[in-house]
Amino acid sequence: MNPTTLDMFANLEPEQHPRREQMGKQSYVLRGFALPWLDRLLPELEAVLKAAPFRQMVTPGGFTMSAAMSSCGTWGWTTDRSGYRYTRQDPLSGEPWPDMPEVFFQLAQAAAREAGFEAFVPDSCLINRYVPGAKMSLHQDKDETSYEAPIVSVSLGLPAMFLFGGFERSDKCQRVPLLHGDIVVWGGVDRLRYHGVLPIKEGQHPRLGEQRINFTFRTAR
Ligand code: MD6
Ligand code: FE
Repeated sequence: MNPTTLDMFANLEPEQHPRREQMGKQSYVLRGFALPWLDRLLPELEAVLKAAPFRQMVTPGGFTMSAAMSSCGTWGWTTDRSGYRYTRQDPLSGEPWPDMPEVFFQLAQAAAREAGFEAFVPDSCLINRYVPGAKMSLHQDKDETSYEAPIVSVSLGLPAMFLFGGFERSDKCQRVPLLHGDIVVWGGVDRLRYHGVLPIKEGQHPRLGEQRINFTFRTAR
């Protein structure tokens, strides 16, 4: 089924959207937004991961990140002892990152539009894999050349507790539970807010098993 035919809320103002929760001035959770896309998303994910498998990366400080990562699109986000950056090639294979599947791009653009960001053109999709116990420490997304574009973040599989903070690391965080199919979109004045993910709890997801998968779409350049 065409996902757009499922959007019966298309004519509502954003703040009236029944499945849309506002976290900040320009940041939202779109509940279940990715669900109608899953049957097309998952086979493409599998193909991307065949070409660029998950791997655990090391931070500049020498810590191994607990979430395993891969990427697709023109630019892939990587980290090692020499720093965080976007690269055109997968350092593991030396080959360009796999192309961003069209359905990934379309979903990211549809979600951005739903949150008030027209014409989002992601050139990077970071793919995170969390097993129980894996987490993401508080951070800002600031390796992109410009902060004009929003970020679209898709959650699949096991639930996560997302921390949504302020502009200083020490600011108080909102705790936002993210479930299979939820999409977080933020940008504009909220673009540089601190955020993170608490350790994933043990569990089995009926479709994805013992893991949480997150796609983070960005315009890197
Ligand atoms: C995650 N997400 O949800 C990690 N960054 O697994 C992020 O770090 C993130 O969800 C920027 C915007 C949205 C996000
Ligand atoms: Fe982030």
